[in-house]
Amino acid sequence: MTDLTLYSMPSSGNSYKVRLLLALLGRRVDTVDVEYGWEALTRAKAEGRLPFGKAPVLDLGDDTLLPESNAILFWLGQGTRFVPADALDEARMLSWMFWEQNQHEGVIAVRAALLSYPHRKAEATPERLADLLARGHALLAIMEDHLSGRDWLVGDDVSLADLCLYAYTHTADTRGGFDLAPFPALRGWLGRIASLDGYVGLDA
Ligand SMILES: N[C@@H](CCC(=O)N[C@@H](CS)C(=O)NCC(=O)O)C(=O)O
Repeated sequence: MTDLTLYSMPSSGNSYKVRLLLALLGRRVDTVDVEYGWEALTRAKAEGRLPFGKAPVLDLGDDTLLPESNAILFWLGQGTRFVPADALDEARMLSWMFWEQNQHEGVIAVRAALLSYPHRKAEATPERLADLLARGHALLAIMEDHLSGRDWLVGDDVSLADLCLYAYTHTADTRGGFDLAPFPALRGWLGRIASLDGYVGLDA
């Protein structure tokens, strides 16, 4: 047993970003896998383990439940290399993390979900998929512009901004059907994250 327990959805980028940070930090965690269609997800909800009804949730060890992937990243990242010491850079990191949740995730992750989860299939109309494709490429272009000539989203080191945006971007092509060929700076950035010591993949 460890002090931390993560309620984690194996297929989900939001859960993966927390698993990735924990691995990079070398922190041990007990994991409760709660996948769509699994009894474990129904039970976790029924037992009040998912305060907002969604994974991931981190149990801090004293029954304190922390929901929302980026809040969990922020809590775990305090005092580590993944949160910039400079206050403005920290705020810039948060800008990207809010952007990830209010723009990127709702397009890049949603298109992948419509294509991969059977329970979302009815929503996957050609019009919706085409709209998400165009909007997703525009979002990826924002990242490409920003990453051109720089290694990381904020400052000169990896931060939570990179980890949180990596989660759904690195499968944007394989799961979401987005074309990453026009985005060389973004592809280089994906490779830098995958080379970090302690890196684990989505399926690890
Ligand atoms: N904003 C939340 C989103 C969490 C979320 O949507 N989780 C989904 C999987 S990606 C979930 O747990 N769905 C379970 C359900 O809706 O029953 C976060 O970043 O943690």
